[in-house]
Amino acid sequence: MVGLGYIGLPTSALIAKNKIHVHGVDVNPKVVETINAGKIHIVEPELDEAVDNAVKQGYLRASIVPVEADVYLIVVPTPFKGKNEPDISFVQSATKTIIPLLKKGDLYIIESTSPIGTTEKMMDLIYQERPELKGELHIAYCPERVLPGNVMHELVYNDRVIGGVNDESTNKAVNFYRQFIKGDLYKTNARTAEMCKLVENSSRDVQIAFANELSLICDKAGINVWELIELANKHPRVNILQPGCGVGGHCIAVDPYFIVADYPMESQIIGKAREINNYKSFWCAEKVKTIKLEFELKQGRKPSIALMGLAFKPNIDDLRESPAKYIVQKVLQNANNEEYYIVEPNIDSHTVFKLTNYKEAIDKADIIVFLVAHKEFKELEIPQEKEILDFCGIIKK
Ligand code: SAJ
Repeated sequence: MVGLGYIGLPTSALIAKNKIHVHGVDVNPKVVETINAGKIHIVEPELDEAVDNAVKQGYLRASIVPVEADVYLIVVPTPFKGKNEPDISFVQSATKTIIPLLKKGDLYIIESTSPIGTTEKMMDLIYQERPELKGELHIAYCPERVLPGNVMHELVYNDRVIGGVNDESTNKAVNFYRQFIKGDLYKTNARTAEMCKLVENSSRDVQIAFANELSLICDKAGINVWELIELANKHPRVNILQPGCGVGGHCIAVDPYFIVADYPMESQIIGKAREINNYKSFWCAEKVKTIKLEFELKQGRKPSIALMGLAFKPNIDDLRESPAKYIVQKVLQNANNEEYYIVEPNIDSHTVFKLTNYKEAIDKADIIVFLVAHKEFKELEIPQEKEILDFCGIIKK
């Protein structure tokens, strides 16, 4: 398993649980050391126990260099370079490290989210360096679909799409996954499997953009968007998602660019959805600016403001690529002697932001800005006199 992050480590633990020996590889010596001690470096429910058991029972160990195996999984990040251009250099360098170890009959699988054609590119790279193996390896792409926070369950029960560079590769990969996955395994080719991953997240991004666009229209039209969506969804064939303060995380806000970068002319809706969802965060920050000026004009004093939530979605402690965090940063950049209470009930402290308990913040603030629909916020009794900006449907009516 090359790459021991959010997907590679849980997958390693799951395979090891099925009594298959897994050798994990990661470029970060600290990660390797942590895992070999039966501990974990990421936050995911039930993962700590799974890794601890796998290491104790001798089915999982890690190192910074790969060792010879029968199956190689590439599960490394695919970030961006320049302006939203996918960067497959990690997939490439991970592949290069295992090329010298490959032997006839081995199975090579990429799980990393990748632009269309990456699996074929890696196949060419492998056969360039090892021409004697041409046609003797099995090469496939199999994306993951797990939801952060529910990874250990979804890894086992989600259906998977598996696409080989030829039928033999697809079948070999399906047989491999069948050993530890209970969901259905669907066969296709590598390009379709690559695109399938990108399309799943783009589809969700487009649907959220629709909800966010509605929220902007409703704000101008004086309509409660939450009520509107609830009513529209009573139609048997309508299912509108929820607007929010933008789209975050490392998947949905990222993967659509993998399509747009390669097919800019064709991906009009996909590209526009990204713009709308990014704009929504900017719009929220502007709204905070406006309400704070209005308060000052009306009351003749500076308001105190509670900014409720920093995580990228409800009920998690993950702040990476979080629109709420972006909004808080933007609001603080515009600060002009107002008092701010920053709240994130899922973390104890933050290196940049001074955090306040959510009840105390509600109590003290004149203006309350709901950024993330955490469950704690939904149970709050909010005094009548408070001004509220609800970007995530806490108050709804
Ligand atoms: N969001 C809304 N409105 C909604 C739903 C979500 O604004 O109605 C926002 C969230 O607040 C968050 C963002 O969208 O900022 C993404 O959250 P999410 O829960 O939709 O998804 P992720 O990023 O945690 O995980 C997604 C999942 N993909 C899909 O649901 C299609 C997951 O299954 C993938 O495995 C994961 O991306 C990934 O790794 O690609």
